[in-house]
Amino acid sequence: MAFSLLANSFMPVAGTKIAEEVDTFYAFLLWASLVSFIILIGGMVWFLVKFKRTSEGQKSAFITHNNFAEFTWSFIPLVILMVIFYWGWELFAKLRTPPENVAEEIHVTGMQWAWEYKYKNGRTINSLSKEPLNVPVGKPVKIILTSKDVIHSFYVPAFRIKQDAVPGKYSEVWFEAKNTGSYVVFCTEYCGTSHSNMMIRLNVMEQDDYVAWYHGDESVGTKSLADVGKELYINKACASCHSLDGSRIVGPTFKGLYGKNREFEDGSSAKADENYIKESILQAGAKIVKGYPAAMPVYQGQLDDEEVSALIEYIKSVE
Ligand code: HEC
Ligand SMILES: [Cu+2]
Repeated sequence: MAFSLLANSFMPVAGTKIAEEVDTFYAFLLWASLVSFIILIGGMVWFLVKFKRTSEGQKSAFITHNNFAEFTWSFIPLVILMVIFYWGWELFAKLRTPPENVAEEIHVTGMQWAWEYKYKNGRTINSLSKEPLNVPVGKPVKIILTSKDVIHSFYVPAFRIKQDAVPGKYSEVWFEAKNTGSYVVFCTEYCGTSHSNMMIRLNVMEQDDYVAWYHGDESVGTKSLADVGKELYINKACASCHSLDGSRIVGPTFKGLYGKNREFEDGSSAKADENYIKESILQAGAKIVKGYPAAMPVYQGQLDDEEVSALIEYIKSVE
């Protein structure tokens, strides 16, 4: 839109379609505020001058109130505020909700003072190596964030996304980059002396190049997170209570669990996302699935963060 032109020249490049929409919204806010400011302050100054009391006495009529004027100056701002609310709400939902067809999921872990990126196939990179976070262009990418120590925050100005990485919890952001290129990622939560080391590069690659890079480097021979999870599923005895084929053993099956709506003995319910699965594994008693006994052992202290992530990825892969 035309009004976005001037306002947007103050913004960093917009690397995603949603970033452009955010900017248009921002421009609307800026222009709406500017117009309101001019009408309000301009009107005030104009009245000050026009109705200035002189030696001849008061120049205006004596008016105590005017229903029509009062209604109008309340109603018009109400409409504008509702527009701002609705528009902002819609954009926020878009920014927060990854689409169904997420092409790439990358686990990104913050730590003092680096980021670690772990890809689905097990490829793990620490940002201290100065390697960028590689992603493909034109595909929805989901970043699953967590932290090993204190709160960090993953901020990509060009994509207008920012999300805290909190220890002991998963959070997520997603984006679909429009163009290839290199973008800056900042940690925006002051996390100690070398906080500034957490500035990294996000490298948006051509899809073919990305695939080649992703599958290249066979020498590493890393196992994927889900593979590690599969071994844990057997070694930690999950298999004795959870089936993969939909049948009931002691506990519910893992088949299709991820994303499913769960109902609990206390009548509450929740969606089986990463945080729910994590809680189910570590603190089995916290939520008891309806129709099942509270028979699951507590794994808190027996599984480290990596192992929990691996189990989650494995459960997600059982469809
Ligand atoms: C002794 C049997 C037993 C073992 C071993 C066991 N679980 Fe469970 N698990 C259960 C039962 C029973 C439930 C349902 C009651 C509840 O919610 O606590 C459950 C619930 C769950 C849920 C929530 C499932 C849902 O449908 O919402 C997850 C996830 C889970 N377990 C993961 C694991 C993992 C991972 C392991 C291995 C590290 C494991 N369990 C080991 C018995 C077990
Ligand atoms: Cu940090």
